[in-house]
Amino acid sequence: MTEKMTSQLAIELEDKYGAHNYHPLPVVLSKGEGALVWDVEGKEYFDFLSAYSAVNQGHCHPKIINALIDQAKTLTLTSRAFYNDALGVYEKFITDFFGYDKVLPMNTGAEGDETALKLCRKWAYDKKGIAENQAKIIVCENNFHGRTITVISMSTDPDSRGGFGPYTPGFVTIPYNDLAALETALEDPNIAGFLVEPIQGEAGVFVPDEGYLKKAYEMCKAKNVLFIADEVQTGIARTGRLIACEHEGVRPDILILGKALSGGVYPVSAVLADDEVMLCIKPGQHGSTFGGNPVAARVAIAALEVVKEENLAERAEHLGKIFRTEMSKLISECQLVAHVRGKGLLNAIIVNDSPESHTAWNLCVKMAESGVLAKPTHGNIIRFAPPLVISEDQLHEAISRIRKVFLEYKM
Ligand code: IF1
Repeated sequence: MTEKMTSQLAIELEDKYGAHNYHPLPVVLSKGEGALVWDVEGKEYFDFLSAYSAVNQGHCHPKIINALIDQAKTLTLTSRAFYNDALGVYEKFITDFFGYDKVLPMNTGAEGDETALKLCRKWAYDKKGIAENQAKIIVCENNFHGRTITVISMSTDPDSRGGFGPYTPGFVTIPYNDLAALETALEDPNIAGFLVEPIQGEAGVFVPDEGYLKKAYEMCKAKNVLFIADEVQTGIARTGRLIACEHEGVRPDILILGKALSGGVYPVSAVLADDEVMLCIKPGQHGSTFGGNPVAARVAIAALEVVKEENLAERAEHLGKIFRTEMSKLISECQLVAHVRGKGLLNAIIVNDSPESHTAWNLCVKMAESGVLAKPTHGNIIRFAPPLVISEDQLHEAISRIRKVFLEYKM
């Protein structure tokens, strides 16, 4: 490629040679550092998406990048046919960090969810005594757990699910944040697990009622059903605690992590559980070429050390309160804003217009022009999730730009 790179050229190349499975905002990024990203022409933006909460530690965090480079120069991949000197160290580190007996290392969030489903089913047959092939797992409407065929078999979203049948059986769908529906579903003796996002991110940052997670966990325990938390998006300090379940003192039976587990530097996911569940999978029954590779191991240790060293959970809690307080003022100042909700630095503005309108999209285009990157989810909801390393001054500057866009927007 000898032609000088421009935003226009980058967009044309992707359009011509790439699958059209996304509809990105017309912004072409070429550099990132901390809470900031720059496009090809050098325009600076505050990143308020953080690659869907994968860059909690900030873009290109030096400690994580150095761990990547250091290991990449030494040994990148052995496969699990042999041991290596990085994986066991990582496994001890992460199980101590989150307080579980064992970890099953994978790469993407979807693989993490698939792994959790397999562990839950195996446990159901080996330990709970459910008849073979009869295990069912409860999931919530409007969930998002990834894009594989089995994961979208749990989905209620037409875009995620439509046109990809036949679907994997064995799922019971209930409304989110509805304990009565969960209680009814748990009456079925073949229920093995309840898979839930502590906050539904893609659905539009739906925060359940106070006490929902705790009560749901207790109801599952009473019926010997595994409580499985998908913390791929809400984990790693995003919501103001190390994992979102911590807000209610819930310790999931199976914990799924991804995204910011690597600080957005490398695909790393992990499933954590205690021996009673984890040891139901025997050698040869699950795995992955790259799962737990030495680079992933070193990168994840560095990414988790940053979470502790830079107090990212406390930052998210403190800065999130500022964000919601300031943005909530718009509700009385501007008829465009119907609602502001979220926890920590996972927040959303519900735009007072129909999901079919392009208002939320147009607002995001205007915000991009003013140097703040955000993207709508499901029509009229705009998610705001900056890296947790954003400074208070940067946050206030971004807030003033966002407020200006909303206050000046002409419907
Ligand atoms: C896309 C959404 C967010 C996730 C939860 C598992 C996964 C995700 C709670 C799978 C991934 C990503 C996927 C990406 C956009 C983004 C997303 F809009 F799709 F739904 F964040 F909300 N559990 N979410 O949020 O992890 O396999 O992607 O590593 O597919 O467009 P993955």
